[in-house]
Amino acid sequence: MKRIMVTGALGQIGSELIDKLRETYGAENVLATDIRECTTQKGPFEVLDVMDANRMRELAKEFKADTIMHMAALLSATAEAKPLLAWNLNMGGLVNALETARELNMQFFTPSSIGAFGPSTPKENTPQDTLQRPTTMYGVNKVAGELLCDYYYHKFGVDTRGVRFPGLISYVTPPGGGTTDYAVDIYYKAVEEGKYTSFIAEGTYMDMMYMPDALQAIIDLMEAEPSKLIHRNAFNVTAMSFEPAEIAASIKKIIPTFELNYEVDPVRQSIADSWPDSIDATAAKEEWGFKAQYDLDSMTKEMIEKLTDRLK
Ligand code: AKB
Repeated sequence: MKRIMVTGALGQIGSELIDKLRETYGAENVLATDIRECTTQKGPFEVLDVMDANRMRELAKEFKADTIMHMAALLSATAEAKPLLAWNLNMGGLVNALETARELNMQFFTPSSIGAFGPSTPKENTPQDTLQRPTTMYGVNKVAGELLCDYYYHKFGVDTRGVRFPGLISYVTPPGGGTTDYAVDIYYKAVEEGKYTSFIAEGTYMDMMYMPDALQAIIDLMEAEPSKLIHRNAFNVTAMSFEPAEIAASIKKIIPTFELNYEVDPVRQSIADSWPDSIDATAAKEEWGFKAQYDLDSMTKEMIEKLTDRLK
């Protein structure tokens, strides 16, 4: 049975990932850590600032963890607002987590992102291996992170694995500071107010995925037979690509009076414009059987049902 330590466990992905890991591997085998205190955990929890390399290593050692899932990071819009902080935290935290994995011989996962691509990357059906010259600090962090994870694999034999996540949509923990966050906010506002003002312009396509598919992808990749992996850091994964009017049309099938307006945020719009419209996940499908269960309409149905139960 795996013994997994998760950083950033109270974040958008981390908070659902720890529940899924605890269901899969047993609550006692998953150590959740975060910079914030939490008193409502259903398993082991420790406060950890990922910049504190010694504490990270000591916690992993005490817990006898054999896997680290490093989720703590600043997202694209926050990183653009605070570039130096993003460099220090995103890269510093990653190096500490990789060093912990190297010293303790642990398997390693960290997410990359569609943000690892830039304006010179082919926009449609973006290949697994292609030009990566991002123009955002987040993108610079993600490309550097992918290379560093590959370096730790080749140089030190650390079993590093990663995916390039698209925008992730969930009704559990809201994201913060991302460019794709509009595609989560829209569901909350649809249920609460019946209307939404999008900070992303009409016609802007980005890849997206429903959180249950993202969590399953992490588990499937980490369980994959290593000899099958030609790529490691990081695999393109996606479930759908849409623009704001298309998500609004999907919502209108359930809430016919829903209204969408636009008030574009130039910073987040320029980040979105630098990212692909749709990426190609063939390598992930072929090398470890990646498959998404949800499309736009099935995700919309579940998001609206769950948020209606919670918010009304
Ligand atoms: C963001 O918008 O910053 C993230 C991402 C796509 O990596 N959701």
